Amino acid sequence: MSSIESLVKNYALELGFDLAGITSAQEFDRDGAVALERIRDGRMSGLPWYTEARVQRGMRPQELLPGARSIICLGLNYYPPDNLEESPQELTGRVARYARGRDYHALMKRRMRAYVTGLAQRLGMAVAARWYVDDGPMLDRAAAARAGLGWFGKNTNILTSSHGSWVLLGQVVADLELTPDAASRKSCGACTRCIPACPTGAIVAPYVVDNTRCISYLTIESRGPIPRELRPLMQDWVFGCDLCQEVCPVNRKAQPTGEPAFGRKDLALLDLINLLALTEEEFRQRFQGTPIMRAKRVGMQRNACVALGNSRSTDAVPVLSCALDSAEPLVRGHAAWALGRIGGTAAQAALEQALGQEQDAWVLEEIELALEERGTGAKSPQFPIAKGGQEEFLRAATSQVVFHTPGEG
Ligand code: B12
Ligand code: SF4
Ligand code: SF4
Repeated sequence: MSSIESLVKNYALELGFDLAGITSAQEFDRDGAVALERIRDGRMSGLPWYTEARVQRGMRPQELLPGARSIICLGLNYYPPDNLEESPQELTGRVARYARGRDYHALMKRRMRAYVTGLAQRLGMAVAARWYVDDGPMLDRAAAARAGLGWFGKNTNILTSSHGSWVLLGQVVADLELTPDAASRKSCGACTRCIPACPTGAIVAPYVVDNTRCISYLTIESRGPIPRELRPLMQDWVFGCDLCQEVCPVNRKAQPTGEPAFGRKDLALLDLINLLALTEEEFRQRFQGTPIMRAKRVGMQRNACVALGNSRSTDAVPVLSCALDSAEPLVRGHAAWALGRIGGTAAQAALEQALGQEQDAWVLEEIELALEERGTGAKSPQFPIAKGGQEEFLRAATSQVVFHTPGEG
């Protein structure tokens, strides 16, 4: 590695990134074509901002920065030091690990801005650059793979040798002429663990996630009712989902992040009863500056209802009965579903009372279905992977997987 490439990468590590690699600014023809195909196949439905025009732009770095020569791909480890889900508590909802702390978009972009400024100073020349983290048009994972940061897993996440898939990705598109790194030759080999581990069947084939079935989409991005047939499968996830990463043997080597902005213990398991009762002001105070704000209070309360329904605990009946009076039809409808799923005389009485007062057609339908115990998924299996059993599951998974690079058979 010549001194300019090592300077570029070492400086990124100095600023707190955990991984840095370089790729060319050539078009992402193959990855762009796959992304367009996914849109056309309906696999990206429900994300109105994920358009063909966005992909067309993102796959052509020259459109993002005329004169672009290289892409510096960066990774930030977010694996939290405590795995609190190993000591589960009653009536709590799980939050995906990436969201247990400060919003990474602002954090990484600020760091990348400082990186570009500092790089220009160190190189003693002007650097034209644009930087992207998640919400830009770039195909973050395709860039990371081409820069050798890691390789595509069958759950579609980028797996890295050092931090598994617990890394957030960003790119600096720059006019610097740099020697690209080689793409990784590693692969999942024969392993397919993540596919059956997905409780909603969202990994419809290796390397294909159907957004509309993914708990991450359902709990974070979706603004409307969660499809009834998927609710019983969502377990206790209230923001995102990590199941296809938890079972991944590559993640066994993951080391906790040193980033103090991540890994907040109080965001790992949320008290569902408290969440359902939060006012707008309280919600803001609690989650301001975290990724959880994206789901908004109404979305989080909808998710809390689903998780409470899946707990099947009669302790949840009083708060769910109160939620039948919420100003938000979305919350009332999901509270009705949860009461139907829990069942019992108190739940039934609350539903019958609401039936006499409800005006919204969709909520009325939910109440009627709940009273009929139809659409509640009452016969669905309990969580396919028991909470607290993840470690054992992971050990079993790891003992069977063999890694190989393509061509090794
Ligand atoms: C839309 C989106 C989502 C959607 C759709 C997910 C999806 N699979 O596309 C939803 C809301 C469901 C989602 C969920 C999550 N997301 Co998201 N998401 C994005 C976003 C904005 C775009 C992704 C995209 O373009 N998808 C379109 C399809 C076409 O892309 P793809 O599945 O990656 O397709 C590639 C592979 O399948 C591969 N491929 C296809 N066939 C084959 C065959 C072989 C043999 C091989 C090797 C490869 C291969 O090529 C395709 C094109 O590159 C990116 C940020 C960005 N700007 O890129 C973050 C991003 C992918 N998300 C991220 C994260 C952290 C998550 C979650 C883990 C969050 C959580 N815990 O809840 C989950 C993971 C779910 C999962 N299993 O993918 C990180 C991933 C980091 C990493 N290490 O990979 C990203 C990169 C954000 C970031 N900047 O850090 N996400
Ligand atoms: S994040 Fe959860 S729901 Fe989405 S693909 Fe992975 S296991 Fe399935
Ligand atoms: S669980 Fe197995 S198949 Fe899935 S991403 Fe990890 S190594 Fe690949």
